[in-house]
Amino acid sequence: MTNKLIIGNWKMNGSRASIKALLAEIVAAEVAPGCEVVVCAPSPYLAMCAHILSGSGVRLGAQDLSAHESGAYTGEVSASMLREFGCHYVLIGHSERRTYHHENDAAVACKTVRALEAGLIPVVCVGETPHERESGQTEAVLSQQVLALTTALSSSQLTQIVIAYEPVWAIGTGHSASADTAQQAHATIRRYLNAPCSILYGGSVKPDNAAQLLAMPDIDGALIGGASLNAKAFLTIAHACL
Ligand code: G2H
Repeated sequence: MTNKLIIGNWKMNGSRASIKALLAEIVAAEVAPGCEVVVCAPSPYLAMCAHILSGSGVRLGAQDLSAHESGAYTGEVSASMLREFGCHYVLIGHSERRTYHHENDAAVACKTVRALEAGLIPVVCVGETPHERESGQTEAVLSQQVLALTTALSSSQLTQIVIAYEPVWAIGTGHSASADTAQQAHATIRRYLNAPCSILYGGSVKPDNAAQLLAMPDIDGALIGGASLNAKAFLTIAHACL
């Protein structure tokens, strides 16, 4: 767990041209030793990204996958398809999927198992809403989200997942959790997980707050949305691992 993991989540942004330009800058930059850099691209661009990234130290991830292995599930993309097209990582249970696509903890756990079976590293997102934090339910929510994973996964599977703590109130708002608040939540998640997983922080990570967040003992990396669409900002965050 010495390596820091820096993952860009492009969400539903970009075009063939803008992604080529962004990746050209990321690939040309030197990846800091002790830091693994991953980009999670929209599905239609995965094959193109895999081609551009081949031979570089930058890994590819997807933003979601199907809970099913294969079959009559129109519009879905399976774990094995993602693996075949060069993905090493997949985001699961991002709050935008939980909110807009009604993904619950059981679905998230099921997708996590599918990812592991296909040899993907699942990056499972957890985090409380503003209302849950204000009403003092943060620990209860996090423990519930983690319990769904510890129940569905074997102890050896648990050691292969990555968790991303993304407080919903910090996502895309420009207002990151403070380093102390994030550290406290990460320590809580680690206690409930009781497995040696990397735990990333996500939610308005920017070049000017990354170093402080990444210096915390239980923060093993970052999941970056908006700032990952700008190569300079993303690489500055990656260098904050040093
Ligand atoms: C949280 C994060 C990336 P942003 O969604 O997953 O996005 O950095 O824009 O808050």
